[in-house]
Formats: sequence, structure tokens, C-alpha cells
Amino acid sequence: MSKKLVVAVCGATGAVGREMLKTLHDRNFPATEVIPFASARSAGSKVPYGDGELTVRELTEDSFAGVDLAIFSAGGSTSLKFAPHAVKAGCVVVDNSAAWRMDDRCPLVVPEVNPQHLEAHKGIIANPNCSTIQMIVALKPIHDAAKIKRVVVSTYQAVSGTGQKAIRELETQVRQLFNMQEPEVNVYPHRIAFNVLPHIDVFLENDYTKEEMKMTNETVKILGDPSVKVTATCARVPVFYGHSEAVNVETVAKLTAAECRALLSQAPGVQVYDNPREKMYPMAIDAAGEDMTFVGRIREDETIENGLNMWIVADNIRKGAALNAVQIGEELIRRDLLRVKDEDRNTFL
Ligand code: 25A
Ligand code: L14
Repeated sequence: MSKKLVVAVCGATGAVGREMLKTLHDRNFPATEVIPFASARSAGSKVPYGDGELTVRELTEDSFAGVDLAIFSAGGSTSLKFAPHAVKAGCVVVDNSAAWRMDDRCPLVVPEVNPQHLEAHKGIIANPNCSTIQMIVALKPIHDAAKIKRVVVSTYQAVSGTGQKAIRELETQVRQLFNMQEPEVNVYPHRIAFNVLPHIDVFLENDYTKEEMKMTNETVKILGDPSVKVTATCARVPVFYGHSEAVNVETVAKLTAAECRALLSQAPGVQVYDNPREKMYPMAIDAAGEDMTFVGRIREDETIENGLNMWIVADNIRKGAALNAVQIGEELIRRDLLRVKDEDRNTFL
């Protein structure tokens, strides 16, 4: 490690921020220094890093001098406020919030799918929504082979996507219910323990949730193909880690289930786990803590000419957030793109 490479993790005390620190360390990211930032109330606290700990600093507009890469997972409003100052200081931002994803100036990247979009970056690169990421690593090879016309997806999403406070809420409600107490409801609009909520993020004009429309819009941007139609229903389930998705895909060309299985077996970041006779299919409890996206229950949709059904599971905090963001950092280094051009520094101010 000869060249200096300073990495800031912004939102380092949160559920995703902690996983970002772990991922940077576990993958031997070539950082010469890693600095954890969070809000003022966490300044001075410690976060684990490798065998040791790092002291959290308060994130301010002046935090980015001498920082080469800042990875944000501190909520959209924090990203909107601070990322432009990072870029001004010459620091490249990888942002995990929804704030910059549909901005034309910001590439939206899954390294296994569209790494070439990084070439045009102006300082901020957006990390897609967790549900989009795991779906698109499996859909990309299918799109390349048979051209996707339409996708119908239903999600079963873990509470960890909402952060540490939601993880605690599920734990607390389960404990309260087993003790015959009235469960406290704070984070979600209704009880999540032993329940399913067809409601993630806010409702929009068209009665879809914002989470559902992210899957529709982000898929088109990442594939660079507006002809791909995605319609989604996103549900919250009482699972701590790991999102599951039932995905129906209609293609232009015929792809048999066997061909699809063979294709996905070769796909980067994907592991086919599909042996129904042996009761083998992807499950959230097995995907938790893993880097791969698992695909199973691959079968032909017998109601249309060219259609497939499958079940896709991944750890929403890892591939859905921290891992994908760190992989973007690795790809930026590989392509020698970890810098902000002088003429781009004021792009977002
Ligand atoms: O995704 P999250 O989890 O919601 O986190 C979002 C991230 O964005 C940051 C935020 O920092 C967090 O890191 N963030 C928000 N606004 C920001 C801003 N303006 C910002 N960063 C920069 N600028 P934070 O400082 O707001 O949060 C710090 C801690 O506060 C706790 N917290 C969160 N929401 C809260 C709240 N406390 C009270 N009320 C709320 N509404 C939260 O603590 C966060 O760390 P915690 O729940 O994560 O952890 C509490 C204790 O548990 C330990 N712990 C946490 N995670 C793990 C853990 N121990 C082991 N493994 C873990 N994975 C902590 O050590 C702590 O003792
Ligand atoms: O990244 O699960 O846009 O509550 C916002 C909602 C992440 C998941 C995003 C959730 C999502 C989150």
C-alpha cells in the first residue's frame, strides 16, 4: 500500500454503516485510512473496525479535505446536504440513499451489471435500492440472452433495511407479545411482529409506494433500456436480515428453465440454489451474512409463451447496500476513476 487512499464512512454507526466498515476491512479494501462519521450525537463513540475500534467524528461540510472516497448511508437528507461539499473538495461519493439515484448526472451502478456507467461520473455515484440490486444481478443475463419485456415482482423485505431502530422494534414487539404486553408501535405504521405490511417507504400519487416505483425506474436506468417494464408490490415481513423476491419475467425470445439455470450458474454474483425435490431453495436465514444473490424455484410460466418464474434472495444489508457500495469503490480504483475532475467540482452545489 504505497499511495495514500483515505475513505470516509458517513453514517458509520447505523446498520448499513457498520456493515460498510466490516466489508472494507474483510475485503482488504486498499485504504490507508478509514474515518467513521455520524451525526453530532454519536461523535466520540466507537465503532468496530477489524480487530480494533475507530472513534466516530461528527460529519460537517469541512470533513472531506484529504478524503478520496466517501461512502454515505446516513439517509437522503444527509446525502443531499453533504455530498455536494465532498465533491467540491475533490472527494468521490458513493451514496446509498435514494437522493441522487434518478439524477441524470449520477450513474446508478451494480458492478456486475453496468460498471461502464462509472466512466461518466461527475463525483456522485448512486447505489441502487436493495430490492433492485438483487433482482437485477439475476435479470441482466436473462435480458442479454432473451430480451426482457416485462417483470412482475413481489418482495418480502426484512426490517434491517429501515435501520437499527427497526431491528430493535421487531425484537421488542416479539418480546412484548410473548409477555402478554401490548406491543409498542413506533417505526412502522402498524405492528410488524407476526404480521406483513404491504407498505415500504411513502405512498405516491399513483397509489404505488416509492419503494415499488424505485424498482420500476432504477431497473430501466441500470439496464439503459426503457423498453423493460417492471411492476412491483413491496411488502415488509418480520424477518431481520435478507430480502426475498418472487419474480415473473416475460421475454421476447424463449428461454427454458434449464437454459435459465445454466445461464444464471455462470452469472457473476449469482448462485443458483435450486433442487426442489431435495427441498433446496434460497431462504433469508441462509442468505443472511452472505455476499451472493441466491436464485431458485426456476420454472417456466405455463400461462404465457416466453415466461419464467423464480425466487431471488440476498442479504439486503450486504449486496443490497454495503457490499455493492464497496464494490463500486473497488471498480473505481480498477478503472482509475477515483478522482473528481476540476471542472466537475461545482456540479452539485
Ligand atoms: O441506518 P440507521 O441505523 O438508521 O442509521 C443511519 C445512520 O445515519 C447517521 C446515523 O448517525 C446513523 O449512523 N446519520 C443520521 N443523520 C446524520 C447526519 N446529519 C447521520 N450522520 C451524519 N450526519 P446518528 O448519529 O444519527 O445515529 C447514531 C446512533 O443513534 C442511534 N439512533 C438511531 N436512530 C435513533 C437513535 N437513537 C435514538 N433515537 C433514534 N431515532 C443509533 O444507535 C445510531 O447508531 P443504534 O441503534 O445503531 O445503536 C444503539 C447501540 O447499539 C450498538 N449497536 C448498534 N448497531 C450494532 C450495535 N452493536 C453491535 N452490532 C451492531 N450492528 C451501538 O454501539 C449502540 O451502543
Ligand atoms: O434505499 O427497507 O431507497 O425501509 C429505503 C427504504 C432502503 C430500504 C432505499 C427500508 C430504501 C428502506
